[in-house]
Amino acid sequence: MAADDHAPSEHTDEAAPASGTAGTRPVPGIVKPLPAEWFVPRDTNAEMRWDALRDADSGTGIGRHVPVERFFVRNHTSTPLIDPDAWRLKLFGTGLSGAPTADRPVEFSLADLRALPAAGISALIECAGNARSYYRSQQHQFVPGTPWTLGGVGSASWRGVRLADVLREAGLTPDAVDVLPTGLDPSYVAGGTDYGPVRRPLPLAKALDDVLLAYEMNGEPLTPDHGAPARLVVPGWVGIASIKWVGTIEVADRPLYSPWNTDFYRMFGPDHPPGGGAPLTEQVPKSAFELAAGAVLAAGSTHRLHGRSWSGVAAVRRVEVSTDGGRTWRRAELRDEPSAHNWTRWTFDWRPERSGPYELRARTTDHRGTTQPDTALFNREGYLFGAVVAHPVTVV
Ligand SMILES: Nc1nc2c(c(=O)[nH]1)N[C@H]1C(S)=C(S)[C@@H](COP(=O)(O)O)O[C@H]1N2
Ligand SMILES: [Mo]
Repeated sequence: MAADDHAPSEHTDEAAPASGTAGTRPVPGIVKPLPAEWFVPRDTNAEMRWDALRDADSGTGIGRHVPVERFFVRNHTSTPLIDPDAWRLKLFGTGLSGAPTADRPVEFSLADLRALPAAGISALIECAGNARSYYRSQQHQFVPGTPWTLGGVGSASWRGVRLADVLREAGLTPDAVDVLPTGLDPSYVAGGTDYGPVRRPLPLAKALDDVLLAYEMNGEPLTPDHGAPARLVVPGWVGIASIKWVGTIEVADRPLYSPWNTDFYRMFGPDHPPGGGAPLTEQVPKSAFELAAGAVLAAGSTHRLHGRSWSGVAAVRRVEVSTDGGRTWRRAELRDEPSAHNWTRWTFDWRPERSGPYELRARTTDHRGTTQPDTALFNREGYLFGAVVAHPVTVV
């Protein structure tokens, strides 16, 4: 299939049930309420509003983790409702001893998983397409797909079992190289092609390193929209790796493929190898203000600006803010102990004297020494926009 034949990867052409009547869910495939003060509906997805990380009345920030009810949702199709008691995780393939087949898999119930040693991590989930809309608004490059601003990301504490433990329990052999988790959500259909259920191969090395098969988010059982009864959490990697509603996991002694590591979630375009770059893995550094675009601030008083910065696999080292369109930069004050898989909250005090329009910018440098650039590398699908984002505000 020519890479151009498919519809944009973060977009679905699937017909959503007709809506428009008062009280209809803004995104029919999402179960939880999506109040307009917390979310922007985008196709089958719900983007978190960054200004919702500050309580409107008290100005108090919410903690490092995003409450489940405010967490962004990225669905290729729609949230399935799965009976946790009837659910079984099924593992099969040539990388397990005895090479069990798909119709005679090794099975785990939720109770079986809960009986294995529990593990927890605090980690971000971030869509590869997060911030995509800035390719167009800042770089004048048209890219198809869901036009996220910066709200396709969230942080939570996750609890479950290490995928490594599940794989070993299932009889992992030394020949295994790839695992392929598949979701129980409906098949993804776009541009007239049925791609089957959402599934993306994961190299065994990552699977054994730090991947969690999570059944809890922020101390509660997973909710339907975020993968109940169990999902993967793949720290530092693009969100598509963190398959929700996992039903089966194939374990193979040879490389595995699906549209999600061949057609989608790779870089295509003039700056990339012919036929596309390697399947996307690590996320890139980003920064965001906990402020609405176009926020209005009073002249002549000091404002404490709040924001968060993060970088896929390295801790934040420093954050700088510019209030003059990027000419001068000052350090922001870090408010969290930086950690590799989470964001770091920061503050910056600003006293604008003149009224008028301003552009705020924040940029981070991570512990590998990577600083957010002024422009992001174009790729046809608009993945991994890590450039500094201009945030307009008005001072009155
Ligand atoms: N089964 C399944 N898993 C999935 C998806 C999906 O559509 N189906 N979307 C992926 C993508 S692209 C992202 S960014 C994350 C989003 O997780 P969240 O909805 O919990 O925020 O889930 C990933 N896991
Ligand atoms: Mo995503």
